[in-house]
Amino acid sequence: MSHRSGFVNILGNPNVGKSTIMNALVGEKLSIISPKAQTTRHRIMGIVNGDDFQIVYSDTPGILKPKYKLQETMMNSVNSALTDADMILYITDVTERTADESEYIDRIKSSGIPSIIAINKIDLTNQDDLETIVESWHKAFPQSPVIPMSALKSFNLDALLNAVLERLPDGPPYFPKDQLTDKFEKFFASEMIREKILFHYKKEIPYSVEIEIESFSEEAAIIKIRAIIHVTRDSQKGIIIGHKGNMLKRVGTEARKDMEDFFGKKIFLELYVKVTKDWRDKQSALKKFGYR
Ligand SMILES: Nc1nc2c(ncn2[C@@H]2O[C@H](COP(=O)(O)OP(=O)(O)O)[C@@H](O)[C@H]2O)c(=O)[nH]1
Ligand SMILES: [Mg+2]
Repeated sequence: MSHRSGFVNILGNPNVGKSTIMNALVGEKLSIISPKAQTTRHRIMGIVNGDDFQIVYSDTPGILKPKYKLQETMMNSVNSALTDADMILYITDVTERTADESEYIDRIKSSGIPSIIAINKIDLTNQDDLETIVESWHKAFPQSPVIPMSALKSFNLDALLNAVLERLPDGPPYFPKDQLTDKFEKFFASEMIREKILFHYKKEIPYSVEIEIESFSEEAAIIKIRAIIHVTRDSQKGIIIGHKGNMLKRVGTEARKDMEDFFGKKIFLELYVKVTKDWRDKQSALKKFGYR
């Protein structure tokens, strides 16, 4: 039996739904999702296995102009995603226009990598507008399939999967067939905490936070996790903790519930807040937190 496999890198602007789409394709919540831009900081692999195929998706941070070192490392992962892919899954949504994306479109086309264009969030538009939008993307990418879809309403996900499968080259499996991702438990635990912070805090707070899992010890019936929430300034520490510790407690409770669902075990979660001045601009801190 012949086997097909490939690396399918998911690219696009912040907030178009890249992480939602990867989670839907993989059938697991690997990437955290929020209405805020720059939710995804690392490249995260999501693996879909069949008897005769293996698709290795990579979810990436959205494209942005770097303002600090952390964002530079985020852009490195976008750039490398443009070179090491067998296929590019370019995600746009119904609010974007090809005219504003020409730089990006040119880069993808000149990479010579086969691409699939998915127009997400079609639940937010009408038939007439959608036809115009689809037509413009066909013009921009004459060689590529253009798939209108809605990740939120699970509409046309199968068309997207089929388009990927049709173009998957012959090749061996790159990962064991029961493997779902390249990341480890600690990473997902930290992301679940960060997701709650993205939801509950305003302005610069979510962008100033990094989560460090200090210890993760799995026992037969429970997983005990100690996590440090690093912030860049003293004033942010008080905001994170909140009046009488209420805010931190809420983050802890909600993250713990998500972890119990994800790991299928009881979780004991301890959260601490620590000021690590300017971690976003310090090479040593970024390295410690797993950014390359
Ligand atoms: N209306 C609508 N919203 C969507 C759809 N897919 C994703 N979203 C929302 O768009 C926002 C950004 O999604 P996310 O996956 O984090 O985008 P990313 O930054 O590209 O990874 C979230 O609030 C999602 O719930 C969709 O098909 N329709
Ligand atoms: Mg994302």
